[in-house]
Amino acid sequence: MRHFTSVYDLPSLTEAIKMAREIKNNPFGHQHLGKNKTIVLIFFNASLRTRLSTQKAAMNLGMNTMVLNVNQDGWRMESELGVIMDGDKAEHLREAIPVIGRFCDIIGVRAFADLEDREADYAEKIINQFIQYSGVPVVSMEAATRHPLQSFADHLTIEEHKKIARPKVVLSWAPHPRALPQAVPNSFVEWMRHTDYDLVVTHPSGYELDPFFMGDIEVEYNQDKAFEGADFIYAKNWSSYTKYGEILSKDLNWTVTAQKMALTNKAKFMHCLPVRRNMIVTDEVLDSSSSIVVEEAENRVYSAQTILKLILEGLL
Ligand code: SN0
Repeated sequence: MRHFTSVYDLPSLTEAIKMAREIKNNPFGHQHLGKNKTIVLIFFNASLRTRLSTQKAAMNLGMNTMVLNVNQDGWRMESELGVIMDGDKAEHLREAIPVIGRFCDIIGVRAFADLEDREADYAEKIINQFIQYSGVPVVSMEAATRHPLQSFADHLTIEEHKKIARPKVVLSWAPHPRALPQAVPNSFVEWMRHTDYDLVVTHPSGYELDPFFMGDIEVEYNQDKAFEGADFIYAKNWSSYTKYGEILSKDLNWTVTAQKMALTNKAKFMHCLPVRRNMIVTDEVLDSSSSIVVEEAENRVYSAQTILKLILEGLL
């Protein structure tokens, strides 16, 4: 049985993109594939696009969907093994996961990093327990260190909008009031390294990502320089990996503005959403025709549907 937690789980990225484009052209072409199949979507954290797009993808394939917001609707869950459960957590994941597995054919899980213990987050303790104990295929809907369905949709969006074979794609850190995980940038860099795009990463000093995800990608610490000649600007905030979970800067000089976009090659602006207006990016850029954030969000349906289809067909 195969699970989907990163780009490495796809048999062929080229084929996956091709399949996503076919699904986008004909979303109901496999509407009987999921007959009498059920997906359970488990959310330990908030969601808008992931929840709705994954449900929509499952419904397009004729699947039944059930959604559980753990910690709100369900029992509070213990995830550590070997603890005396004398606190407010009534149920252990060790039972909950196999029980959920008996009710469905695929499980989608969202479990963000808690940004307190880097080793625990980067060990992917929650999603790995689902993989170990559920008995069914597991799809990451953003785990502690990656958000692969988002990266897949991002890749599809760039393929649709690129004007040259090898576009310059810039991942730019931008300021945010809260500490956010590194999952989206980790996953974006890892996924982009599987394409032949020209990828540039720019961020203030101290925001270096885990070298495991960065591979041989160099950081350009000068944001203006990074933006020169860019075809796509992908903005995202993340908290520090080295000073784990800390906010080292809220410098609004890193906000994506129209002046900065003018340095680019008429770049398209991308963001995974939700986006903090006038922190990450100005209203002017977000409301301009260069922003493709809504198209990018729509593509979440087709990336999820491709993954679910591959799992239902036993091809993942
Ligand atoms: C999440 C993140 O990983 O950055 C999910 C992105 C798809 N983003 C947030 O939690 C944003 C919350 C905020 O307060 O803006």
